[in-house]
Amino acid sequence: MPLLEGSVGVEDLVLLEPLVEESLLKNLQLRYENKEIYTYIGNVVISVNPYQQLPIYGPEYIAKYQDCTFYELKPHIYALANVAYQSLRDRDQDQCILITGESGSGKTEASKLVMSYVAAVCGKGEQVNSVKEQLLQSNPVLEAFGNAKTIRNNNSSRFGKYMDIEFDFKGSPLGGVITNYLLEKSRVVKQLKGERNFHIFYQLLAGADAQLLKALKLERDTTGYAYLNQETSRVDGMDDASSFSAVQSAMAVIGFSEEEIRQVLEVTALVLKLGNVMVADEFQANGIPASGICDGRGVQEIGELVGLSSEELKRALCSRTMETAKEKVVTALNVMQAQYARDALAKNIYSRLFNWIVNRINENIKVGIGEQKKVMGVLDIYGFEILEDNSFEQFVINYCNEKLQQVFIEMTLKEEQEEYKREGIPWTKVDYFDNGIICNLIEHNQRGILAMLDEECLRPGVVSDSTFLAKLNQLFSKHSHYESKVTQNAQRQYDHTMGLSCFRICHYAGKVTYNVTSFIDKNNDLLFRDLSQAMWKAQHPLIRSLFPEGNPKQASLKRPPTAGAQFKSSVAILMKNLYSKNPNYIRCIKPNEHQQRGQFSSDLVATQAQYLGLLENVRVRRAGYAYRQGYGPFLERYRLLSRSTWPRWNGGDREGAEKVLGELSISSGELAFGKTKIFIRSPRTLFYLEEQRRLRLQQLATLIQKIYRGWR
Ligand code: AOV
Ligand code: MG
Repeated sequence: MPLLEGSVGVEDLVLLEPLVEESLLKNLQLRYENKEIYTYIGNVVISVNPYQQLPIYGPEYIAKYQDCTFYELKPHIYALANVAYQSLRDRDQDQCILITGESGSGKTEASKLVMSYVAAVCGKGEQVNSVKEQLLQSNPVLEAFGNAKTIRNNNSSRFGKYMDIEFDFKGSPLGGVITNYLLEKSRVVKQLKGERNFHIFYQLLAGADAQLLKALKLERDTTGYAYLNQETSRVDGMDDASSFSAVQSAMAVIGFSEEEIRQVLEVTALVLKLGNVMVADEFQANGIPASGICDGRGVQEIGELVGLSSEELKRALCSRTMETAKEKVVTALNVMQAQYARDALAKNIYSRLFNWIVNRINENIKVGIGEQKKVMGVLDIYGFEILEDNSFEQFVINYCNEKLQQVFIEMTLKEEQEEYKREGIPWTKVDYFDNGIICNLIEHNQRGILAMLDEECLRPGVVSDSTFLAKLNQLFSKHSHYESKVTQNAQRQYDHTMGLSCFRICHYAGKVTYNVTSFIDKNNDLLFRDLSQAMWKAQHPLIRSLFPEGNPKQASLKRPPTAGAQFKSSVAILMKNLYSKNPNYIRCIKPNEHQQRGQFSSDLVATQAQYLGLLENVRVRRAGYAYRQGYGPFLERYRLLSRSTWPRWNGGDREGAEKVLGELSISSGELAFGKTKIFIRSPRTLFYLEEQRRLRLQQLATLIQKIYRGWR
């Protein structure tokens, strides 16, 4: 069996002996050191980031995997993509591929491997190829605008992405839909030491020719821009200039017009230039400090870029209009407020631009209404984050991961156990941690942390991050997964590392301390009306369309949903979508913190293995059966193996299956007969069945040939 022959360690952790954490890590390490980065747990693929190009991808490998069943060749993402695609095409089962793991573990690369595999095997023809090209070319565009160098990953996705690829009944691609989740927009105005802003800014400055730069009123030198971290403008191995031309041609392939590409770049330039608009103290006649703009030229250039008078822009940046039923009051902003307004505007423009790009791509790849379709969803979403300073962004990212873990538990562990129960098959219970309690702590409609945050944001009167925290402390003082300095005091477990403005959640993946500072602000996500109105007045069609609420005629006083509420509802939609499909899992692991090839840090991997629940996963899988199928389809496939059921069988499906299996030499422990399905314990038995079937088909073919020749 190829499962073990010539393999390093075991290729499927189900076969691990003894099954303990140490042997699991050793096995992964041994394989990693031998450049075997993929390992199975049943049908789950574990992928350890190699940080080097391995010669295991491309057309030759795709062709190999395309012709094989899942366990026949070495573990590979291609094998998983192949099973998913074939079940979609041949059995009409919608699929989703869930890729999880922490930052830098290889999720995005894995998602691209899945997509390129599927693109290579599905359908042919000019039109199909153009759809494939569009789907594939969405990657470089989204990465340019949504990825950045972080301390953990030189090409870190700073947004979540779920892409449905849609196929016709023959399995040829028709198009797709991309959903994006919460871009980390704070990066537009500020980056940590050693990190960069979004790639596109550097690509634009490095790759635009002199004429384009002039038209955009930009200088090539990155040092001139306040929004670009100065000490890290280059990333090893990354060629910003050539990426820029790749992005432009990708946009053209997707269907952006030249005019649209130009407008996108103008808006990008606008954001960069906004960072250089300096705000300084000026004094009103009565001596009260108010803000003024010192760099008049910058504002003027922005104005020229988007067709807006510089007076209008200045006014919007430096003052605020309060409207009551009777009158309008205009107050001057102080310097801090004005800088805040400028940064808020930059973040808003950029994140709206990003959403616009996603929508624009969707318009081009969308499938006509009424076309019947089969769907494969690919989810590549930010991994669990524990940073030194965790804020609202980490809170929602980790919430999302908590939900994905819940899907994993429900769809694999729980579902597996429940299926045995349903089918009446004896089963040894495996304990696993059900994280429902943590999900509830965050998302409960009336009493969850997000609901509390919304309540504070919408409550009239004086609200602040600390009133929000006080509320949490009161409500969750006894919750087993919530801690804060206050609740700790009560329990007399004093932890000096936690600040007064923090709370801590014991996530399934570990404890994370969140600082509540600016939670209210980020959740509110409001832009001063003056700014959106000014943007709407711009002649630039794209800028204008990004701020529809700036239209005084349309402006309704209804408040848009908070950032938290929006995120929660998009996560809920995502969950519903995932639950309706057959899941395929890729669990990505980061082998070291240094983005280095060949280094395997056992401690780091151990932590990830723990929170990915790998050991539990193996236990469940081992306690159970690797393969199962309804009696009907099973009999249909294998009935040619028995003279009782071939060529004709008049009995029931289950009896037929029993007849077939009874005549083969399979040990009884390998099989269990459920109420509606047959269960097979190990993959090897399945290979054996497949091999028998293949031999029998050969026999039959020879027989038919003989008969045919006899006729002639
Ligand atoms: P991520 O998506 O999981 O991080 P990536 O997929 O961006 O991680 O992988 C990080 C880097 O690791 C890539 O840029 C490659 O250099 C390398 N890498 C990953 N997988 C492979 C592979 N199969 N072969 C070769 N190199 C690989 V984040 O988006 O930060 O959560 O937020
Ligand atoms: Mg990524």
